[in-house]
Amino acid sequence: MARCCLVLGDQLSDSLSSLNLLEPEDVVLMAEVWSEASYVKHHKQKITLVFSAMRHFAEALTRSGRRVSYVKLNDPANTQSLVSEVHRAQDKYQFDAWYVTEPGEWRLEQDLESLVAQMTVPFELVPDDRFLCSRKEFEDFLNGRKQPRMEHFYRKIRQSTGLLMEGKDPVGGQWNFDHDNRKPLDQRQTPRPPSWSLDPITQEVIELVNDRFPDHFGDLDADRFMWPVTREQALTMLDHFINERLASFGDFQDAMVRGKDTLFHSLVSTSLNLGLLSPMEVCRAAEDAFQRGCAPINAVEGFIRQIIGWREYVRGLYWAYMPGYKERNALDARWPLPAFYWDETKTDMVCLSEAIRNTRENAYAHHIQRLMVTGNFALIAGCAVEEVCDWYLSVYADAYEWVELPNTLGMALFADNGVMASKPYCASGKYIDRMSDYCKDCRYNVKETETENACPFNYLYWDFLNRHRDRFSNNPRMAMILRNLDRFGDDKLQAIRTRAASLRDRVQADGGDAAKPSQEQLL
Ligand code: FAD
Ligand code: DLZ
Ligand code: SF4
Repeated sequence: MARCCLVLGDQLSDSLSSLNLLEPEDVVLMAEVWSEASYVKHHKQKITLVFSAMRHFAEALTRSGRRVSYVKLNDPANTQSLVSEVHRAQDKYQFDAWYVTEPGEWRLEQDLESLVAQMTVPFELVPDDRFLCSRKEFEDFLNGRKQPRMEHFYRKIRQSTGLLMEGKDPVGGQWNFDHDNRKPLDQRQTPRPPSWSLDPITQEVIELVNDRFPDHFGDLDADRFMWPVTREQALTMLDHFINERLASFGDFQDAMVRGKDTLFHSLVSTSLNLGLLSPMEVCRAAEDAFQRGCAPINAVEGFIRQIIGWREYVRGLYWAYMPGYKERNALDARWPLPAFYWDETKTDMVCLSEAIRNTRENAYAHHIQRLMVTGNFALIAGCAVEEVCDWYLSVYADAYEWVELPNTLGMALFADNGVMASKPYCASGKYIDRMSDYCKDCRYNVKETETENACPFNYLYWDFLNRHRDRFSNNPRMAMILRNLDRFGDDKLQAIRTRAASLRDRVQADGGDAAKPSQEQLL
């Protein structure tokens, strides 16, 4: 008698733990369902990516001799939730047992755990071994540490994997080369991401998504869809990164340039998160480029740290702190998310409109756009934590709650009160001006703080520090900046608060801060 394995949309790995348990006569169930596609209104490109990658994976499994039952979104029999699709398959085929690799999100794990209780045959959740650190190992790392920091965790993983290690010492004599990685971009050309012609599967999914999810955010054009939907395409993206981008990745990791949407970033997060690439193969490819003399240590170390450090660290924190983590709002941030997060034409702030345009067009923004532009604005303006988190989960092609939530709630919004970051990532326009070419084209003046045309990041930044002065006063990393704030006279502080309040009022009333066209412009 046969058993069945439920494979979720982000479990597209040949080596998946649950697939490894199957015998040739067993069945794989995959289902495109409305509940997963709409629990937040995902960007159209994200739904396309997941459905197309699922269909390609199912085809590859079938070609390799597996028995696959694949339910398309528009199948009339589809009950549109994963739990009810399991029940439907069980009623029809009477499997002896079920397996599923643990899902990446807490809410779905809850659903599947209730399903275990409802089933009359065994239904087993198998640990997901596609990470370098298991949930249990991360809990052990946390135990007994007052302030678990990513850097400590990262060194442990460097040692356990041997990546960039010479015996017990880090290659290059340092664990971290971040101080070399903060250059603004010069005039150099940046590479175009690789492209491939869309096959009929992706074309069909694009039509389906445009038809069924017309009110979801984001552009979806067949000519611009760039995300790998197969392992082969994911490997092409990785090769392109290693050969064309990695050498400059470190130097320009924090740079932002108008119209250059991906700079030297790797674009591998979607493939890693779907399971088309494994973290270790990506890191080994980068390490190999270093050993061949094709990329400098600051680039390779910086890149590997993002994957074996940050990526694993946020996943560990997510599982260790959920479900309470999602409720945290340490700074009591409740201002509604401005409407311009959904429509960049509603803001005149070039930095924000660029990050949001990139997000709309590509379901992508690079890390510094996410952290220091959209994230920083939400932090210093005091935007409602839950709404901001939902925005990030909706709009990026690589977004799953296990990675999105700690990055947004913890890193960008400091709503976990310092679990993830030792100080808030708040910055004035000066930082954006240093790292980008945005400010020279902006209606606002980045050198000014209180005037009518002052850069909103400047007055919101000081207003934020002033509002949270007491909370931050016992954080030694904030001492210097609070001393600067203390030097402001009452008049200056009042002017800053008035500017911040009036921007909030304007955005609230209009959905944005964009200047209204004059009568002459309208005519
Ligand atoms: P690169 O810049 O080339 O980095 C290489 C890889 O390192 C990435 O592919 C990713 O796998 C990993 N990585 C880098 N930084 C992080 C990080 N902070 N956390 C986890 N992995 C990291 N990443 C997601 O994968 N999904 C998300 O939903 C997501 N939401 C984010 C929300 C906010 C507010 C912030 C500040 C960051 C978020 N990130 C998220 C992390 C990071 O911005 C993206 O991984 C990265 O921009 C993806 O582009 P890339 O593949 O070109 O990355
Ligand atoms: C993201 C996503 C989407 C859009 N659709 C599906 C789907 O129809 N079927 C499915 O099995 N998985 C989908 N996924 C991925 C799941 O949401 C993902 O497995 C959980 O969020 C856990 O990470
Ligand atoms: Fe952004 Fe301010 Fe620079 Fe304008 S001036 S691009 S709002 S940082």
